[in-house]
Amino acid sequence: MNTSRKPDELTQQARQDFYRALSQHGMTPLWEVLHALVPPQPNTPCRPALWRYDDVRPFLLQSGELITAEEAVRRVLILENPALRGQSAITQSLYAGLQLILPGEIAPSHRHTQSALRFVVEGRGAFTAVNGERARMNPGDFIITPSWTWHDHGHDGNPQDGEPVVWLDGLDIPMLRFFDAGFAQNGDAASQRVTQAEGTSYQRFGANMLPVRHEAPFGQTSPIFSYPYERTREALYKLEQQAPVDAWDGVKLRYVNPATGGYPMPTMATFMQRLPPGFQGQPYRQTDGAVFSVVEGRGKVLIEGPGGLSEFDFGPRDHFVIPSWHTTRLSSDAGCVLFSFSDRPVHVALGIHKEERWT
Ligand code: GTQ
Repeated sequence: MNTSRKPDELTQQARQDFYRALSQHGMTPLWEVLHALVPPQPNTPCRPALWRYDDVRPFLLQSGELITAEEAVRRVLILENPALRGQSAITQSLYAGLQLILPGEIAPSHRHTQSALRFVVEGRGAFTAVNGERARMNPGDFIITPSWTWHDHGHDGNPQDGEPVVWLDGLDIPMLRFFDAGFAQNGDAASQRVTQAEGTSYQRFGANMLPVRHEAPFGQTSPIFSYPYERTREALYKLEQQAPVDAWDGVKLRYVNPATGGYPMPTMATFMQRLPPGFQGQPYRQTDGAVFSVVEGRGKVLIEGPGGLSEFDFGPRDHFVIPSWHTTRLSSDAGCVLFSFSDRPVHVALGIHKEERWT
């Protein structure tokens, strides 16, 4: 049959009747949807978006007046992709939110199969506890809650003069929802018992050494659950001075599971990058959609996709999302530092990760 010819009216009518009859039996014709099912290239419904911290912060503080961390369990404002409203998703596979904890508060212990990362945005005095060990949360620290580990958050500062602490939560919630593989439990006590001194995991696994006979305490997830900013920052700033700067990324490093060399979590990759002063990044695109948290400095990002061109000027503590296969250019006049996370480990595990970089 010549497929380029438009079917006559009789044929069209017959087909519509056929589709209706099929539908009654739980079937639908592939040929009507084939082009959308196997698109020539990724065609995400997600849109680029920016959340300015100056806009977000007053709402976070207001949430602190309306509900306690304990009552909320997790007092979080979810960053929803404008094209995915109501789905608690920042990309099709990733969840992001900003969590607030005030001096004297606790966010009670629970565990779930969803993996979580915390990236500290502002304030000092909070801690998170994972499997009996606490980690201090300081701005710029990257902290992991491995799948199915008990975790609670707290702030032992003084309610009179302590600082509100805000961090970015990144979770694989939409992915686990997609696989219908989510389980969760609440703990018996609000705060779990401390069984291991602060920093123990880091000393054991974070000194470029490993215990001689170790079993991975968190399975496929990194045995280090806190990566302090101090170390990350020093590496980036020294590399900026000492080594060639990448024309697309500036100076960009990925966080690593020191026991495997792999990503810190099975579902999420994390990165930190420094754009030197005057950096004008070349265009790139990749299949893993990424969420950014601005740590220091200011810059600009151009993001181009099916919805057109977006241009965002960003500053400290702003957050933005670059959807899959959107052409991206980063630049900075005065220099900046950017944290980001994406679902890259899943793309890599499935053999479907793709990246293009051009000049
Ligand atoms: O801190 O455990 O933003 O379970 C969403 C779900 C944070 C958490 C979120 C969670 C958490």
